[in-house]
Amino acid sequence: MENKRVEHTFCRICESLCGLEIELEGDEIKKIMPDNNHVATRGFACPKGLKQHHLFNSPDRLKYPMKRIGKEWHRISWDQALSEIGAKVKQLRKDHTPQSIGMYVGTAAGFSVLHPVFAQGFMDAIGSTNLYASATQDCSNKFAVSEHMYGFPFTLPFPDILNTNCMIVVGANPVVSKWSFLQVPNPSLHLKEMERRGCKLYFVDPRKTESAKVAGEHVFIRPGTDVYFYLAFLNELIKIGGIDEARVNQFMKNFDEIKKVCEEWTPEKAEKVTQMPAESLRKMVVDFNAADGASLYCSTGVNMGGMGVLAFWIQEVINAVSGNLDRKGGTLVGKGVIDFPKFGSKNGILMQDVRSRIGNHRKVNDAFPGGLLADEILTPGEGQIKAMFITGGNPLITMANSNKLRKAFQELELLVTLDILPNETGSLAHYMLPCTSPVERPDLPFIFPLMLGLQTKPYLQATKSIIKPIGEVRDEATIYVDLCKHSGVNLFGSKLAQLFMENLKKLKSFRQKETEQPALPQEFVLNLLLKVCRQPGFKKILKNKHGLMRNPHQPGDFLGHRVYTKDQKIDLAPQVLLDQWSKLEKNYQKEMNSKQIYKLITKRHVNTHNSWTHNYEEFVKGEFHTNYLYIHSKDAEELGLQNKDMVDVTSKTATVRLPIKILDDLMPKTVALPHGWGHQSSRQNVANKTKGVNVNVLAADGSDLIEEVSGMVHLTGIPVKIEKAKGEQAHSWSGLEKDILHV
Ligand SMILES: Nc1nc2c(c(=O)[nH]1)N[C@H]1C(S)=C(S)[C@@H](COP(=O)(O)OP(=O)(O)OC[C@H]3O[C@@H](n4cnc5c(=O)[nH]c(N)nc54)[C@H](O)[C@@H]3O)O[C@H]1N2
Ligand SMILES: Nc1nc2c(c(=O)[nH]1)N[C@H]1C(S)=C(S)[C@@H](COP(=O)(O)OP(=O)(O)OC[C@H]3O[C@@H](n4cnc5c(=O)[nH]c(N)nc54)[C@H](O)[C@@H]3O)O[C@H]1N2
Ligand code: SF4
Ligand SMILES: [Mo]
Repeated sequence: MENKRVEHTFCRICESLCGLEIELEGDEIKKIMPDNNHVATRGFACPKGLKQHHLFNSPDRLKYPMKRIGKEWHRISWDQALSEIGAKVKQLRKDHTPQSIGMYVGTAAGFSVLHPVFAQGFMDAIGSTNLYASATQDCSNKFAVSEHMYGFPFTLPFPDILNTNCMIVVGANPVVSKWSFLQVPNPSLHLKEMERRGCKLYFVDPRKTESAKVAGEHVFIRPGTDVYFYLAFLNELIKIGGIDEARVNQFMKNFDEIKKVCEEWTPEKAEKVTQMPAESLRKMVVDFNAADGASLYCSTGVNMGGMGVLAFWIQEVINAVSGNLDRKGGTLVGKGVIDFPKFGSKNGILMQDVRSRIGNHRKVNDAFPGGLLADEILTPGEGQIKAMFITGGNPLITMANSNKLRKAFQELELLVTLDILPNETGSLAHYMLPCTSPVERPDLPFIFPLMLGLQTKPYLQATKSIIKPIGEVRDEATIYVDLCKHSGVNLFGSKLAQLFMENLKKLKSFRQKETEQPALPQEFVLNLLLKVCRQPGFKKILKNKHGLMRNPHQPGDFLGHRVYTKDQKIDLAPQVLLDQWSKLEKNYQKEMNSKQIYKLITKRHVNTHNSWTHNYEEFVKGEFHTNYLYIHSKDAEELGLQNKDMVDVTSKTATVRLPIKILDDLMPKTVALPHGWGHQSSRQNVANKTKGVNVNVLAADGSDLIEEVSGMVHLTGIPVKIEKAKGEQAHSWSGLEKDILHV
């Protein structure tokens, strides 16, 4: 057999970063297996990671730059694509302002080290601050709270799950999602181990999830009411004397403010909206207080619920004032390859007070609220967005109010996607630029492990490119350097940076075959980054093919050492958060009056990743050819529905029609509808045969709905009405206006 070999790498689809062993013949991936000897991920991987080559090898893969003329797509050369896009950028900057050019950075960009850096470099080059990111869909509440409490958005404490004796998981389903803001592979194994060693484990969730079935106790909560749970938790903790006064006095400030705030929120008052029995809450508080090392952890179920910023704030206060922050078994703050929070806070990185044109919303973590994007495109005036670059994302499916966003995208003078697939957003674009997939590019672990040490077991790993890039795909860093050149601007606004990168590319071209695509020497650039951070070089790390362990975490090295607020104390009650307080009572009343309303939440599946893994037969076969509206049997009965009946789900913005599936793991009056579907119109020949609907046509956007401090809109806990489908089309799925999208 030709050149049969095994290579080691790591998966870059989700935060687990599982070590992988890849069997190859020539440049063909034959099989992907988990790396049993990996220093941290030890033989764990999921079906998506093990089958990813089928996604990358798909005949639908973007291989060449594509240009849309009317409804037709044409393959064009890179020279043509870059010079036409560059010319348009030049014209827009001249005729309007640099702000007329915007960018959306999707999740996939975050899983590469160079991609987001060079994308930012391009926007700085243009001189536009009009940057959007998927974080305002799923997690910018965390960045916002961290900025105000700890002095930097990327100071992100995480549970020390290897040592914890009590962990309360709110709005996360790690057995399926593999955790977020926390790198722990093999969640089931860890959860079982925690239980075995006597750790008290709770899942607070409107659904009895796969995780809650593996270990611990499950406690229901009505969607969107988490903040009242946290407030009552703190109230009760104070009542039973669970505060570490000495720590609070030494390392924190404004505790009295927060005490006042939670005074009235008793477990009984919270119960009225959370529907969590006061006694269940008290039991959790007692366990939390008694444990030697405990933590509260939350994820997207809390983040996306509309009050995510207040909920996460109170969670962090509880972890801190109970003495668990920076303690073994509590929450830890990792150390990356540099002290990024120190560097960032000193230089004001990611924290500038930049305001949006519409609604005067502040950027969070350097991104404007995604819920403004459609209006920023549709509203005339100076600074109106006329062009968008979409890099490693699919906003048309993943952002709120997809129907409005689609109309907005159709108004753009220039829409460019940088992706590995012709996704839905791409189908509206003027140009689709084909990018290397993870197995076609060298890399280091992404920003959380690399720069923040946000890992249970700290380690470094490097991977080379496993196979030669197919077709004419190029890595994003190279594309952005070239886009700068053709747009007549300099990367990061620095002539030196631009010339340096162009020369690196030229030098590399002398050493590569003529048939290879021009590219930056990515390994060299990654090595440079490591050297600047005084780390072992890329080659040395690469030699450690199963990962290179770093120093273990040291509890006690954060408080008083790495808190970068002005006085180095944790601010338990930042004014910007206190200012949001009036919302609590108002929202409480709203919840009291809407107990009979159905609330819609999301539900992930192990084989689908947001919107982009539906183009492989095995992942969408049989009953997985669609998403379903999951509903409790009691609710179904009340609505006169049988399993698989078609229903209309209506929100403030739209109606979708799809079948139901009875699921008694849900709380009554809660329904679940997985996101990432609605592929009917894409050029992906497997995905476009699936029937599922796009849940985000049901989510509302707009300035008035944006949570002020985090920039987020509601993507879970959306109020909906459910009715049995009627009429001639009662058996057809519906959601998107497919004919418009179908280009
Ligand atoms: N209603 C609802 N909406 C949600 C959520 C929810 O739970 N409910 N979840 C939200 C969450 S958690 C997130 S993170 C966002 C995700 O929002 P997005 O980031 O917009 O969506 P993805 O589907 O992850 O899109 C990733 C894109 O990157 C491409 N891609 C994959 N690898 C590469 C690569 O190496 N290079 C390049 N250039 N492209 C690549 C894929 O083909 C895909 O098109 O959506 C959110 N939307
Ligand atoms: N298989 C798979 N894995 C993934 C992804 C994927 O799409 N598929 N996406 C990746 C991404 S981008 C991310 S950000 C992570 C997310 O990882 P997680 O945050 O763990 O995401 P989910 O699995 O959706 O879990 C969210 C949980 O919140 C619950 N929930 C919904 N609304 C509420 C609420 O109002 N309150 C409370 N308390 N709970 C609520 C849901 O029932 C669900 O169990 O997963 C990553 N991993
Ligand atoms: S859990 Fe699956 S998708 Fe996530 S890194 Fe591991 S193999 Fe990849
Ligand atoms: Mo996410």
